[in-house]
Amino acid sequence: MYTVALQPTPALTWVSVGGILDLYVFLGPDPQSVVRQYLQVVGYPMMPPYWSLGFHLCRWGYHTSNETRSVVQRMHMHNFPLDVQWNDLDYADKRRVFTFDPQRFGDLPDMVEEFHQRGMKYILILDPGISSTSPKGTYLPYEDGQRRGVFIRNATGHTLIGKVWPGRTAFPDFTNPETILWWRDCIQSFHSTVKLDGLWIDMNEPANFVQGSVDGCPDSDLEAPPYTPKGVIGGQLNVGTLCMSAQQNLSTHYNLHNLYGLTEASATYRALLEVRGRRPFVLSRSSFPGIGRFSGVWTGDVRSDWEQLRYSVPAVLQLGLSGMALAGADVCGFGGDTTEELCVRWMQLGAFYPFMRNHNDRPNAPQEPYVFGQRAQAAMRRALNQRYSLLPFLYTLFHHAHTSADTVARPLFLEFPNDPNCQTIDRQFLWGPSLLISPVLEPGVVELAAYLPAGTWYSLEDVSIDTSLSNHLGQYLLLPAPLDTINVHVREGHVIPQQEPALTTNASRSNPFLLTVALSPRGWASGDLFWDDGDSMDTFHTGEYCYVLFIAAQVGKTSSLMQNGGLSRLVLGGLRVFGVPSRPVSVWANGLRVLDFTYRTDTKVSRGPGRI
Ligand code: MIG
Repeated sequence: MYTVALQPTPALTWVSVGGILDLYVFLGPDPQSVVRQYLQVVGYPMMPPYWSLGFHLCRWGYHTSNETRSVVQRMHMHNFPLDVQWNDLDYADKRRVFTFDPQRFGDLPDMVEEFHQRGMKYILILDPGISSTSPKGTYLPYEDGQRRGVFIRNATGHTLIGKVWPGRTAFPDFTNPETILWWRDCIQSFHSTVKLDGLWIDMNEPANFVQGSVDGCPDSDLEAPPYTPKGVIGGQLNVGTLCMSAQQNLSTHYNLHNLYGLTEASATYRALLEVRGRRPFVLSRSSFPGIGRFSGVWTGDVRSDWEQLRYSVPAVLQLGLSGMALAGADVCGFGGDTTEELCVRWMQLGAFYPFMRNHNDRPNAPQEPYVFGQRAQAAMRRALNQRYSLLPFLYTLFHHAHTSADTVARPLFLEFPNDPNCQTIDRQFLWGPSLLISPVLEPGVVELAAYLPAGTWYSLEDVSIDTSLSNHLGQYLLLPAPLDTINVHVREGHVIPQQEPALTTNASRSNPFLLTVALSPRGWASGDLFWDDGDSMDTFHTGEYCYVLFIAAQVGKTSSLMQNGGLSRLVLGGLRVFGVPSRPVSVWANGLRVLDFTYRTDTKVSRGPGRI
């Protein structure tokens, strides 16, 4: 913990409470190189399973398995894509992890099986606090954990007991190798009944409802160091968490506190890999440099208001710059009741978070897409379909993040470091180098001033009249943004791989591909696609993937298959080209003349068969 003060001259003052500090200076010189250099130290982002890029739906307060089932049914009945259904603490028996309530969730294993039948996935929450007060012989995670010595100890060497949702709890010490095995065993035994597909690790700061422990903490400099930054209550570091003098395998909790979430994420990733044998999915609330290797991160308990919608943009971008590529905020807001308009705008923005989950707090009005009016539902459906149609592109960006330390959701200054206007823009962002997202972040707005960096940008939706916006220097332009629209622009010179959307990625993945080609003024564009089974480990290393380069030039459009990992043939079902100056005389594909193509003189879009 520290305070950083920026000086007027190029200097900064760094005041730390003490402890272990490793200082690195990354010289760049450009921002993208700084990110790469940093990620070379902390680790590149993990490759997420394909399904985890679909839409996730959660709330605290799906009280029963039947209520959870009906959410899924209604989503699909109303034609909303949904890949992953979640449960919060509601599922657990007396809120104890690795159990499920025999009454309200007695048929949880069947429910999960039904979701799998639909081609969906299932995730539930795990808190680190392990109940220490269950009657003897009834709660193995605690008893086995005690036997194996996996819990954090207080300064006198006894298991430290705090209080969290299940009441009194002990806290696993994930810096102890035995804890990692015990955690795996707990997950394995639970998974033998409940075939969960991923884990949500919450409260892992670690949070504690009492200060330090139920017995307080010793008087020591570790608990209350001589210097603490403003805002540390009573100068005590243990408020809302464990005693700093508590003992972990590697060191004191004082030295390891900030690493709790990281070590838990790493243990959970490893356990999921061993138990499921497929690419793990973990979502963590606490984060630390390097956690992106194991886990996605969400921004915690955001309120359902416009300010928090707006700040979620820089929050998600900052996580991305720190190697947490799979990041998102709770769509429609967590705290307080959302409104229809806010939720529509949040679903639109959320459709472009790398990780998209709608999640809600217990007491609040529901915010599943189907609870709103027809117009709002149509707008949300459109946003979800837009996301699903772009998933092949998003997945390819994750491949580059995973293998070359690229960023997925990208601030404009990273892509246009020499454009001074881009330095402060935090209301818009890019997907990779080529897709510009300009969300509405205020109520009652139907147009917005968006910055278009130099070049030609084409509206992805191809809806209105002249959608090609050409500018030499970069400028703010007023764009129409009615309630059903989020502005997304494709940058000249790029090819975006897409696919017809479906209600799950399981279904959409076998739809034909579609290519959107945005020609540069010289009639040139390129792009790529990384494709594998979406779920196996290390496909890039084993070679079980396809990698296709798309190149559009004056002579025509070609694709080169750079790597064919023996996957079944990928089918191209449609193509549209932005920036074709005049109506083509004829269109040919693979040596055959294509008769059903269209050309629009207003948008200069030429479209082959297939729709997006
Ligand atoms: O003390 O599990 O941020 O997403 O719904 C609250 C209940 C604990 C905090 C998480 C939130 C989750 C909630 N949890």
